[in-house]
Amino acid sequence: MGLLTVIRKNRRKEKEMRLLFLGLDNAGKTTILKKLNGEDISTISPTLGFNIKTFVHNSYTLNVWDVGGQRTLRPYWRNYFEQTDAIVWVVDSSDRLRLDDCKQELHSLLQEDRLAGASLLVFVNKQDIPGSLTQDEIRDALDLRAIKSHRWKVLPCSAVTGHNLIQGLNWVVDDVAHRLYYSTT
Ligand SMILES: Nc1nc2c(ncn2[C@@H]2O[C@H](COP(=O)(O)OP(=O)(O)OP(=O)(O)O)[C@@H](O)[C@H]2O)c(=O)[nH]1
Ligand SMILES: [Mg+2]
Repeated sequence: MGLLTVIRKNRRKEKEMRLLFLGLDNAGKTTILKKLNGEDISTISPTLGFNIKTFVHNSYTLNVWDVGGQRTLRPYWRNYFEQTDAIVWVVDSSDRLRLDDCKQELHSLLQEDRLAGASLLVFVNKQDIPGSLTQDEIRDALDLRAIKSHRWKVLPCSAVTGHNLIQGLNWVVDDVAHRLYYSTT
């Protein structure tokens, strides 16, 4: 039995997944996770290191890593890549000025060998802000259709209203589960 098979079997028993929340600072990563967890979202400060949250969703235990996105912290993202099943890339859809920065960071992230195979959900966050960019505008601005290396989905959402947060998590869990737990290899 190969090592990969052993790992797969163990993980199948535990039904665990590791999710990595990344994106530029101020995108709303921490707010999304707090909202999903039913916590107060009125007092959120920038993440200077990382937070880990564990919760059960659709009978899977999700270990979610939320890492600070400030420019000076981005070189540390690579410390969290190992064994990532899915990347949730959070975008502030009201931040037009940093779209190019956001695109560069995302595309360079996807070059990482250790993230090969991870599913990618792009959360177009802050849809409650009037005049924010739409899902299609973000898809084009980030050139998502050029991504061939990862299975991806883009979804508009709001951490404040909670719109689409559960739907996003459902997609991630389904996509990872099909790959990890239902594949016949
Ligand atoms: N209107 C609105 N504001 C939001 C939304 N999501 C987050 N915010 C606000 O955006 C700011 C940044 O949110 P954070 O959750 O700290 O962002 P982050 O991505 O974790 O940022 P770093 O930890 O610095 O990487 C906070 O003031 C939030 O209240 C949203 O969907 N709508
Ligand atoms: Mg944060």
